[in-house]
Amino acid sequence: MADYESLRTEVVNGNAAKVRETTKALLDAGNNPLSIINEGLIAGMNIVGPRFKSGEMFVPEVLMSAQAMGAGIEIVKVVLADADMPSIGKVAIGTVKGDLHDIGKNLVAMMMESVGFKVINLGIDLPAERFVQAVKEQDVQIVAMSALLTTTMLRMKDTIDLLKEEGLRDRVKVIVGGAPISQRFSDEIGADGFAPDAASAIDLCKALLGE
Ligand code: B12
Repeated sequence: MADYESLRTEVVNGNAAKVRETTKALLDAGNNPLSIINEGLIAGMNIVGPRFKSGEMFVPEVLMSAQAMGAGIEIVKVVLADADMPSIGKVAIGTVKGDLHDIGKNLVAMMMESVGFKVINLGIDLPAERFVQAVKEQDVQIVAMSALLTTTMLRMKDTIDLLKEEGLRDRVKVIVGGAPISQRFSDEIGADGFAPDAASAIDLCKALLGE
């Protein structure tokens, strides 16, 4: 029988086909789409995170779990779109120059989308100019930067400096994240906030936009 627990297990196992099947069954049975996301898909990833940290799971498995979660979210999104869920804010997210790590950044992007943010995923290895261009041309309210290396995290400040130079700093909120990032670092470079994981990133964005 399709239930949230089996959905969580299928996400942990990285079984995208099963996740699709169970997600559809839960929707057909009349479950709330957001509960399917929160109690099934994201909750599954929340099991994966600590297992990865403790060395019980490895990168390829984490990727498969993230893809399985994404497969479920794609299905739920269609229903959410039907319900005409309003966008609660527009976010441009990317990994800074010199840094190719994107698993965590993509997770943050996916989860933000799943709760109703419009997300422009700019990609990896991005110079400050790309973030600033998104602010200029796409009217984003939040710039979200990811870095996984102690060397590349320093590039985050370049974007903030360039936003200031171009007179755009007051127009957007800037948030930062990634394994080496801390609240202290965020304060030091003049960002508006830091979040240690995808779920807290959503809370942070909502708080910054006054939701
Ligand atoms: C996977 C991985 C890789 C993969 C990346 C694949 C990919 N597509 O991303 C590959 C093999 C390519 C790679 C390469 C390298 N890596 Co690497 N890599 C990792 C590893 C094992 C996991 C990272 C990961 O995906 N974690 C899982 C995700 C879910 O977690 P996360 O990224 O932290 O994201 C979460 C939060 O941080 C937060 N978050 C993330 N981004 C954002 C953004 C915002 C705005 C917010 C609010 C929150 C947020 O939310 C996420 C979800 O909860 C880490 C080790 C580790 N334990 O972190 C090393 C690690 C980051 N890598 C490291 C290194 C050294 C390298 C290389 C230099 C290795 C080399 N010699 O070639 C290269 C650099 C390549 C480059 N230029 O970027 C070091 C960094 C050391 C340091 N302190 O700087 C680490 C820590 C490994 C280690 N212990 O030495 N790597």
